[in-house]
Amino acid sequence: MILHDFLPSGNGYKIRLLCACLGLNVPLKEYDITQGETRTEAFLALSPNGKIPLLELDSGECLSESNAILLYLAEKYQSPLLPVDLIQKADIHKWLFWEQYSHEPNIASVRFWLTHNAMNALKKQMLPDRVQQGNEALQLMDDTLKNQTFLIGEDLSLADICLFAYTHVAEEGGAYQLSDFPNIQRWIRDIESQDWFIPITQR
Ligand SMILES: N[C@@H](CCC(=O)N[C@@H](CS)C(=O)NCC(=O)O)C(=O)O
Repeated sequence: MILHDFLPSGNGYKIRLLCACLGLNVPLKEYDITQGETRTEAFLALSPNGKIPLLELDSGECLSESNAILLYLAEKYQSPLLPVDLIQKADIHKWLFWEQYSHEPNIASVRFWLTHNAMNALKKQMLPDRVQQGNEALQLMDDTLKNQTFLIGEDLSLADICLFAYTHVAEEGGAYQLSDFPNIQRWIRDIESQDWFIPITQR
């Protein structure tokens, strides 16, 4: 397998973090998305959506969408991060879908706009609303983590791997303060203390 990726990307980091947890050594092919490197003819032939992360399988087939790749790898390696219990599995799916609709557009996009000098008039107008929705998303996570160690209960799951990626760097750019969310801060420390943990920019 080859992971097509851009190191600062939280979506890419989800896959790298899962691979670290599973003990998989997947080579990276890096792109600079700020230079349009995923919009070349060669990349678009692999994935017409023109975005990383992209997992190229040994068969040559390519999987896109970070959370679909997480589910594929967890199922392929029968990881306990994706329990077989249908209710627990549905709970994980819930967090993965929620991340893409309520968390990532407000936290990841805002981080990218502010740290990559990508603001324009429209984004400036959208910013306050995005930050309000991002804080609501962080509050929901913080409330969930008040009485349990991880997002679906006492065991680490795919939901934690997915949500950790952009939550732990939410402060980058200055729009969010994690000190407002003490249970998230404790959860971040718990994940960072796992013996397989790797930081976001580690290859
Ligand atoms: N929903 C997708 C989002 C992927 C995405 O937005 N990738 C960004 C980097 S985080 C990208 O490749 N942008 C480059 C571009 O759109 O040209 C996922 O979860 O994988």
